[in-house]
Amino acid sequence: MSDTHHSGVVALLGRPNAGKSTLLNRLLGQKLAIVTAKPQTTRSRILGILNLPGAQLLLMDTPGFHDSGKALNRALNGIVEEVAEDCDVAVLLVDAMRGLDPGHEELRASLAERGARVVLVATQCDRPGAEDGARAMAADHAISARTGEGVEALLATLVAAVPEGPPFYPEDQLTDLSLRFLAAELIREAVFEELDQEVPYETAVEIMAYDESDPAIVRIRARLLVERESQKAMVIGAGGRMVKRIGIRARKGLEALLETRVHLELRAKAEPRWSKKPGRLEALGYR
Ligand SMILES: Nc1nc2c(ncn2[C@@H]2O[C@H](COP(=O)(O)OP(=O)(O)OP(=O)(O)O)[C@@H](O)[C@H]2O)c(=O)[nH]1
Ligand SMILES: [Mg+2]
Repeated sequence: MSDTHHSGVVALLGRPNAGKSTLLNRLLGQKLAIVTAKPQTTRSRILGILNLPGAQLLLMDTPGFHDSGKALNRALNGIVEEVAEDCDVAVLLVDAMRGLDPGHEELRASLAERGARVVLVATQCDRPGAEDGARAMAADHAISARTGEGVEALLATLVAAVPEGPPFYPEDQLTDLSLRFLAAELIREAVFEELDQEVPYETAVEIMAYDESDPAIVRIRARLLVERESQKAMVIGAGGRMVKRIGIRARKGLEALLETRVHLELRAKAEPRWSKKPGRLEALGYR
């Protein structure tokens, strides 16, 4: 076939909770990125490879960008900048109910300066009143990643916007992330869902052992790293009930991802200042 092939990097950028990870999963037609109702869930660049007839889109989900100066947040903003610099197309996702803010305008201007194509997308348009918000910001697309409304039209725009080129990855490859890392993410998602306030934000997941030698069951041993002993007590819960709940929830996600039975052993550990050590952030995959 002599038809031209298109391929390129599509960055999904936006504030925390805009719906970037939900859109990634919707575009891929399967769950790759973790999603929670809490802001600042994503801590790294999550590549999802979408193969279509005649096109390969390298969809880069990113952490929500924000203005606070904590070490972890600075590291996360660094990831956003890197992805924004390297993309062919930048999708700027803005919650239709919240609208554009000065941070969005700044990012948009720097993307335009670099010559990246920017697609402005109003998200969560299934919510009542969102349509007015989408109109007020003059969005290129109004979507709901939850219902899928508007996503096909957005996809057509993205395919048309990436340059001509051969596929970068084999067509059966979904991501460049390891199963180990995806497992840690699913455990982190369970922590976000089970615990409130600051604990999920100060928890990291470290996979200590990942044994797939038995085809019938994958055995995973992981640590829940927190900053303080008091947080460790909350993660464990009275009589170990909380860590048990986290484990049950995470195991369901892991079994769906790996399509096998999973044995999961979780331990909590206090490691003061883990989130303030650049080397540690990198080792944990948040960089
Ligand atoms: N009603 C509605 N809710 C949505 C939609 N998309 C995402 N959400 C919800 O919004 C919350 C945040 O979604 P995420 O996809 O995790 O948002 P994100 O932009 O990846 O957030 P961070 O990773 O924290 O930056 C979750 O509770 C989602 O279920 C949507 O189209 N409609
Ligand atoms: Mg996310």
